[in-house]
Amino acid sequence: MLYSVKMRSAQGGAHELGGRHISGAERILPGDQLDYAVLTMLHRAREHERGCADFISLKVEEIYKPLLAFSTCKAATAAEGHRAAIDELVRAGVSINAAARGLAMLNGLTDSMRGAMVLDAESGLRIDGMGERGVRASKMDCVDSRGYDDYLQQSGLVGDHVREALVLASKVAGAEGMVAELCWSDDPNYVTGYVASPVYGYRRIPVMKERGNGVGGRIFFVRPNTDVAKLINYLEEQVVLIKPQEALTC
Ligand code: WAQ
Ligand code: MG
Repeated sequence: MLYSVKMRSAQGGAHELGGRHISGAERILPGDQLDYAVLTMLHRAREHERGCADFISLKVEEIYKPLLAFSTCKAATAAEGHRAAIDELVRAGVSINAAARGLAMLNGLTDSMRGAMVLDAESGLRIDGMGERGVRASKMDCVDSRGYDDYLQQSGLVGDHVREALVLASKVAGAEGMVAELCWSDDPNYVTGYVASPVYGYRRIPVMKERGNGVGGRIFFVRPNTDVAKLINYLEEQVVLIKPQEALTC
């Protein structure tokens, strides 16, 4: 097991309450090194030359998330694909209104964004406030690349698109408050997309757009009242390793 350990300390109260920053540290460590690392961080915060911290926050999190199960929907045309996507989103817990809005938003893009839009899964309103950039999921990979490649090959999954998308979707599905993700590629000749969710896994949809269309996108649907700043921090900053469930050899 590997853990992410984060410490931040301040004087005069917590940072968010106006305290003055004293020190911070981040490590990624195996379990047997946790005790020592945490003690060292506590000492650092309390005996710092910038002053003695009176607020110390320590966060210890396991960095593994499960690889999503994989399955395929039926769709021979983009219109069928969009209907399948709405069904999958609704099944995963997105309101029909939000699912339709999300699909229309991706369809309505005139150019691809770098990241994803975050929508409230109930109202369908966009809540990330990140404009044309959107939110980028990053700092994730598979625990064992060779094992993951073998698993993909055995499952008949070929190519970089699905290799990367399955890991990305697994990190995204592991976010607090995540209901479902909708995606299709911005590569003109890659027409396959997916809906992913913590409950039903990665549901591949063979056709989500017309061939030759270079606009794609991603939408993350989250439960109402999800803490957006925390979500963005998880997606963009937290290191996550994707681990197979049960028999899969990721
Ligand atoms: N985080 C958030 N959004 C992203 C990221 C990221 N790291 N990378 C790309 N996007 C958004 C951005 O708006 C892109 O325009 C859009 O997603 C599509 O990105 O099972 O290739 O990298 O075979 O083109 C699906 C695989 C492939 C389906 C998706 O996406 C399958 C794909 P692309
Ligand atoms: Mg692309």
